[in-house]
Amino acid sequence: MALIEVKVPDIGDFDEVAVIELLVKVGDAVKAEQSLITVESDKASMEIPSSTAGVVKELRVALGDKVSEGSVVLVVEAAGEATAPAPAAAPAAAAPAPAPAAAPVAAPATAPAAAGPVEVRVPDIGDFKDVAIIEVFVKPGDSIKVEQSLITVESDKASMEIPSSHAGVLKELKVKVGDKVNIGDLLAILEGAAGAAAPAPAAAAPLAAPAAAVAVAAPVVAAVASAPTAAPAHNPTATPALGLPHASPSVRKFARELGVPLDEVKGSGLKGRITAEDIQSFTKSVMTGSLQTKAQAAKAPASSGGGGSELGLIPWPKVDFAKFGPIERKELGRIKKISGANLLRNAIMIPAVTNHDDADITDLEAFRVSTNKENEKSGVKVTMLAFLIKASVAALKKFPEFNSSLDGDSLVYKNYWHIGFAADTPNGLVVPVIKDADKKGVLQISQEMGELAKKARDGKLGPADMSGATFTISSLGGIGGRYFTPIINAPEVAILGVCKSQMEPVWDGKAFVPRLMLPLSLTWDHRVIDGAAAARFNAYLGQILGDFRRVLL
Ligand code: CAO
Repeated sequence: MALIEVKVPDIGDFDEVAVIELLVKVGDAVKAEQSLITVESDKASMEIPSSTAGVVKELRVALGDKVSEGSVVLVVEAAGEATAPAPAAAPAAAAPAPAPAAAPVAAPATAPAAAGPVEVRVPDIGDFKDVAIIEVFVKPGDSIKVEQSLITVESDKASMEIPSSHAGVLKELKVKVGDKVNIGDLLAILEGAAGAAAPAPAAAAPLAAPAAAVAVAAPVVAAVASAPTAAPAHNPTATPALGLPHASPSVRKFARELGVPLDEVKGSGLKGRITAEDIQSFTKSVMTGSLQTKAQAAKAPASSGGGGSELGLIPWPKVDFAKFGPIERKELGRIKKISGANLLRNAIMIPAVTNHDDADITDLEAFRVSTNKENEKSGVKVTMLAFLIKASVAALKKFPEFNSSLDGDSLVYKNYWHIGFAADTPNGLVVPVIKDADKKGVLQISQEMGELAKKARDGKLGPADMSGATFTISSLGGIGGRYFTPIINAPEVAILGVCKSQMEPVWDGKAFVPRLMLPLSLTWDHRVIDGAAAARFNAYLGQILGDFRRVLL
C-alpha cells in the first residue's frame, strides 16, 4: 500500500506557525478531513486536516515546531485506494479542498468613538453563512472591553469567537444561543461606548483556511452609532465566565458535548493549553468521584462528606462479573455517555409523576391511512407521530404551563411551540426538534420528521437540529408495549410517551364496540404542574385525537 506524505495545505497568510497540539499518534487510523494538528499564529488557531484516509506511519512534526504551507505533517499508509495524490506532487495538490475562509477578513479603518449607544454587528466572517450561535459570553449590564469575545459561532467546519468593536456597558443583547447569524446582523447595543477597536491589519486573515479555525484575536466588528431600538433583548441561555481558557475548537466542542466546564480543567498542553486528554481525565475524575465540579460542590449537601456520595447514597456495587462467567467489556458510545449523564440528572432532580390514559384514534387512523393512499405519489408518508405533534401543540396552548421552564423561582412561558421527538439510532437516543410546529401542517411535519430522523440515523444532526424544544414526544408506537414512564428532557417540564395502538372492546353505553386505542403516558414536573392539570391535559389530548376538528376550535 502506498505511503503518502500529508502536507500543510494553503493556509492563507499563516506562515511559520507553531504546532500547539498533536491530535493523532503513530498507529492511529485517520479518516480524510480528520484533524491532525493544531497550529496557532498570534491571530488564530486552526486545525490541519488529513487529505487522505489511512494509518499514521510517521509523525514529521513535534510540539513547538513551526510549519508553513507544504510542510510535511505526517506519513500515512493509505487505506485502500488513496484519495490523495502521491507525495511527489506539489503541496497544493495534496492538500484538501480549502474550506470556507474561516477567519474574518476586512476591518474598518476607523470606527466611531461615540459616547452614545452603538450597535455591534457581525463582521465579515468569510464564507460563514447562517452559522449557529453556540455560546453567549455576556449579558445585559456587563461592562464590555474592546475585543472582548461576545459570542461563539459554529458551522459544521469551524468555530469562531466574535469580539466587540467597542467598550461600553451592554444595554441590549440581540441574539441568543441557537440563533443563526450572518455578516451585518445586529448582536448587541452598547452604551457609554468609549472608542473602537484598533483596526486589524488588512492582510491578517487567511483567505482559505482548512477545516477548523477559530479566531483568537479579533475580527474588528463594524459598529454603527444609532439610537437603541425598542425591541426587547433576548436572554442568553448560557453566560459562561469570561477569560476563557486556551483550547482548540475541537477541544471546546468536545468539552461542550460532555458538559465539562472548561474553566475548571487544568491544561497540560503547551502554555497551559487544554487538550482532549485533559477533558477525558477531568470527566473520568468526576465520574469516579475523585473530583467535583464547582456546580456539584455547590449543590452537594454539607453532610455528604464527598466520596461520590453527594446524594447520601451507599456506593455503587462493585462486582467482579468474570468470577461468575465469561464477560465482554465495551465502552459506551459517545451519545450514550452524553445522554446518560443528562437522563441521570433529569431523573434525580425532577420530582416527576406519570399519568397514563388512552385515546380513541379509530377515525384518525382511518383518515391517516386514506390520506396516505391519496398522497401515495407525493413520497411523504403521514405518520401518527405528526398528528400527535399537532395535537400536543393544541394541548400546550390550552395548558401553557406545560410549555414552560423553571428558572429559579420564576416560570418562563414560551410563546413558541418547538416539539422534540425521541429518535432511536444505531448510536443511541437523540431528540431532533420540529421548530414552530404550530405554524406547520401535518404533511409538512411528517416530511420534516422523516428528514430529521434520517439525519439522526446517519449521525448528521447538528446542535441547531436538537435545541430549543419546549415539549418532547417519545413514541414507541412502531415497536410495541403498553405504557412506559419517559424521563423529562430538562429544562422542559413534561414529556409525552406513546405506545402501540391496538383494537380494544370499548363500552359505548349500550354495548362493547371495537375501537383503536392509543396508550398515552404523560410525565410531568410536579414543581410546575399539578396532577389535576396533567389529567386534564391528557383528557384534552385524547379528545383532539378522537376528533381532530377540535384543533380548529
Ligand atoms: N401504534 C401503532 N402503530 C404505530 C404507532 C402507534 N402508536 N406509531 C407508529 N406505528 C406504526 C407506523 O404506522 C408504521 O407502520 P407502517 O410501516 O405499517 O406504516 C410503523 O409503526 C413504524 O413507524 P416508525 O416508528 O418508523 O415511524 P414513527 O413516525 O412512528 O416514528 C421515530 C419515527 C423516529 C420516532 C421512530 O422511528 C423512533 O425512533 N422511535 C423510537 C423512539 C424511542 O426510542 N423512544 C424511547 C425514548 S426513551 O428511551
